[in-house]
Amino acid sequence: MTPDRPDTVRAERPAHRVAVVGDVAGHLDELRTELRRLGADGGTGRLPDDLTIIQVGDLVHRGPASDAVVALVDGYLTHQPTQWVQLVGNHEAQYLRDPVFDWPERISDRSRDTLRRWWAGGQMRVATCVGADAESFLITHAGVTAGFWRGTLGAPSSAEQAATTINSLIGTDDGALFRAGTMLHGRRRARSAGPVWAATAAELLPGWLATTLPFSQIHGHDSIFDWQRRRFRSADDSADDLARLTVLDEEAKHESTVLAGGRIIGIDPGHGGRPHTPWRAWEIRPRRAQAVPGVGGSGI
Ligand SMILES: [Mn+2]
Repeated sequence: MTPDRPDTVRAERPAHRVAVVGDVAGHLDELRTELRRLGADGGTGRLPDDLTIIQVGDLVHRGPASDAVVALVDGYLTHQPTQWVQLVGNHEAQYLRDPVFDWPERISDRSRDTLRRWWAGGQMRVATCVGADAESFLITHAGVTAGFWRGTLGAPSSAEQAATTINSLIGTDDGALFRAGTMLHGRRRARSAGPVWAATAAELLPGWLATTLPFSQIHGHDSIFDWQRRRFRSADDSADDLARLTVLDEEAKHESTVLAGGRIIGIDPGHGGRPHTPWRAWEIRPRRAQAVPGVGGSGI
């Protein structure tokens, strides 16, 4: 099935806004409240014409309403498909591939089928990008590690090229895309962990401390600052340097690590069984915004 949508979504009106929404984790009310704050209609939920949402994955698990979250997003992908860009998280991947970790919850068969339809139809992909003035952002669930950027992607210099290459691996090199490191394998860190699984403090940030960023990044999944325990996660010798380079926004639950060449912005609010409020989407007002969908018809 080929997605019935243009290969590149462009929103070139100057006033267009892009909001990048972090991990939802089954918290329907939190998602709806944030979308309303961004201008969605209070009754119908319809997004205003000037807004595109990018959601970084992990829609499901932990919170009380995973199935309703999937249904809500399916409505946007059906009725406002050029205004919702859905990325895959490791929790969605549990239903797209053989499960790789034990989890006490399961979404309904209907929700599972919905996720598989998005994936097969190219409506859910691994990467996208947004350009805003001089800065461009590559957006993935867990971030692209320096090792993955160099070794698997061939060191692309632009976020757009990186997003296109990453999405072209869907169905052709899923092993690389879904490569996990310390989050699945304990002490075994993988500086080339893939963009669905990279651990922020142990795998994503240390590699870029030694490598000039070709572009900025936005990711969910994990954070270097543990918002619950209110302290930086310490993975290795680079922890103090990384903490010093990281700016925290408590109200939004955003962290921004400023490195040579760009910054890496984490927006996972860290929701558990209960939502971790307050939190906000990362908002961009790009002069030119573009979201790069992946290839369609990848199969599973
Ligand atoms: Mn995740």
